[in-house]
Amino acid sequence: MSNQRQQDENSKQKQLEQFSVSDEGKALTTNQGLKVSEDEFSLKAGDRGPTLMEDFHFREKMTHFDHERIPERVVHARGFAAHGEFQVYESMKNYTKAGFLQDPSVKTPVFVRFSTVGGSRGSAETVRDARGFSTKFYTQEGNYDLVGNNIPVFFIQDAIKFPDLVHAIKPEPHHEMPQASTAHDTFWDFIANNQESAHMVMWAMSDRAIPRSLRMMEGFGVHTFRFVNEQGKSHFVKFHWKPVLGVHSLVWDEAQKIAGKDPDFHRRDLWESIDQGNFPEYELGVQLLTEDDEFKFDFDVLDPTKIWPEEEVPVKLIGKMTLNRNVDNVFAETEQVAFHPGHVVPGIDFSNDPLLQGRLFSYTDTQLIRLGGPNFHELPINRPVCPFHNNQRDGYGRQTINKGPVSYHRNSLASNTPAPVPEAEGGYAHYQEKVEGRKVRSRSDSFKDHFSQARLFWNSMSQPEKQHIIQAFSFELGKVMNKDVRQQVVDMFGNVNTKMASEIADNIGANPPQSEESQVTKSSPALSQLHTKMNPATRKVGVIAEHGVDSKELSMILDKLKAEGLQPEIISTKLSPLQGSGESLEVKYTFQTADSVMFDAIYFAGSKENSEPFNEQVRYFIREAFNHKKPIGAAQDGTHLLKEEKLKGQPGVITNEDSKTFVEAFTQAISQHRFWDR
Ligand code: HDE
Repeated sequence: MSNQRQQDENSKQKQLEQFSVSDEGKALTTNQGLKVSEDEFSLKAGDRGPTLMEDFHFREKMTHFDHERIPERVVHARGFAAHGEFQVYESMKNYTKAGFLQDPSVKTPVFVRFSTVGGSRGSAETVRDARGFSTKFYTQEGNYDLVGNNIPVFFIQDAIKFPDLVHAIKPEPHHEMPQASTAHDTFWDFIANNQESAHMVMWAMSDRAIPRSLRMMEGFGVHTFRFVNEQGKSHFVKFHWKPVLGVHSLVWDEAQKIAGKDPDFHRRDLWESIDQGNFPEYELGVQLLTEDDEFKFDFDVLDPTKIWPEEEVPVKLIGKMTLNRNVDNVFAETEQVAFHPGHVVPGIDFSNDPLLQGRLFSYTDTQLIRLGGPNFHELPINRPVCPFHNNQRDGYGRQTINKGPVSYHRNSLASNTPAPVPEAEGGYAHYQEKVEGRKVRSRSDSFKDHFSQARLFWNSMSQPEKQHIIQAFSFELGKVMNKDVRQQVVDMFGNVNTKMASEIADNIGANPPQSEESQVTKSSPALSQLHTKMNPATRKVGVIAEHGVDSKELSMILDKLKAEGLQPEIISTKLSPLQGSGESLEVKYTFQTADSVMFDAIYFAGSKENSEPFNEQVRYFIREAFNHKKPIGAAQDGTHLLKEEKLKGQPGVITNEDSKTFVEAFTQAISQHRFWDR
């Protein structure tokens, strides 16, 4: 490995290490370094007397604690992050001069933060919502942030409406309910009265909004950006992250139950995967358009409520990102990281998408209140790995000690340095797009078709996915109290599909829509999760067993499942090791600490003892897993219970009686994710 390459991939970690501290084994001191002799009792005038003002140790400790909290992000407050690296497959020099996209041997350090959008910092993670997918690339030319979502379009077309949208999504101000949910009046009132949201709402009501894992969802840059190459030629570009494990989701009932059983479900999944060396991977894809093709489509390429269907503009996979290190401290890293779509490097530029243009203002502004001043770029997680010099000075929390008298440009005292760098030598120069027009507050007519792509999305869904969308609308609108709002939404989505809107209307006691449905017949198969990659790797199998089980055979099956990349974990009545015919086996959960919703599949090993309370628990597990369409397996004494429950022979229910190669058949079923045809 060349020195350059080594330096690149470790540069961020080395930088962070300079700020890392281990307190273990050290003497307790004040922040001034004074050793402290007592940390349990404040200084008092007499054993039972008042605390004294002079107790600087007490005051320092308490004051620091009183100031521990910072404002949570106004959106995307609930997030979780990890470190990793990115490597391009081949030079992208024909399209962009971005340094980190040139050399396949260079590994660029990255920091990725995933988030829900609407909920507070402590809210549950499996709620119905878009997920943020923000990546900071620490490149040798400065930080590049790709601040995306797992849904490729957005609710609104102009940034000026963002505060309205977010006010409508957040808990209603008079009673602060509901938390982390769009199932309430103000959200749907906003939707019905801002119909550009139709396409995004279709995605939000689909399975995309309840991902199985942060490792199993796509990411999208949403806006159209620009790539600019060394020759100054520009292409429009849309960014995609494609998860190597495929795109998979929970079912709604399951998602709601997990929100209670394990509100940390997604971060736990990410943390444990990285901890165990199952590093999440995503390929970076780009859709590219020449400037000449800008007006070739029946939508405006600047409109953030539109996708470029992959079948029309193919996604070229250009590199891979691997997340391989958990954070050391969530506050210092995950909470203090500051993303900004305006953090770009030479070779990447903006389009005139009015949503993107507004974001370019908002992100620095929000950090000023959230992180308390203009020096947040000095926080370890936000520092670039390349040097940075300018004439900015002072402000709250300034850490850099800038030497010398000069802090202005132009100067002679420092030979006019720090000096601007010409474009040819790496200085950033904005793409010289020609613009002209009158100052207007308006929306281009080319942004006014709100339903064609919402309809395209609907057309692209499989039957079960369509059913889930109808159920999601019915759930959400069922929680809307105002009947007029319900009806407005039904009428709005009648523009997408009459049958869909009529079924929703029927479920929520509204009238069928009067609107005309879109006549779009096109579909985009890439949008259906039924066409995603099916990969069993890292799937969790809940293995139910009891003392007296044939542990010899069970450990053989466990080994085989592990060899297939699955993660079997034993659930039993007690946590004590499972005794049986062979070696004793470690029990990870009891019926109190586990639930079927925490697993991708259930394997019932059974028990010789076969007590009724035990069987009752097993029936509950299996029934629930069955209702959530999950694979269920039994190859030992467990088979009889599946027969009793009349589950044997159902799709995705695998026993050794049905298949001689049980483990292979069960693994195959697990890779299929869910059995919708039950
Ligand atoms: Fe954001 N968004 N956003 N957003 N956004 C924020 O910045 C904003 C939009 C996205 O993990 C805030 O640091 C405006 C689209 C992610 O730290 C804030 C508009 C997309 C994150 C902000 C949008 C996003 C944010 C709040 C409309 C997908 C989390 C805290 C023009 C492409 C970043 C913060 C993280 C965060 C403003 C729309 C993605 C207030 C004004 C579209 C992933 O600045």
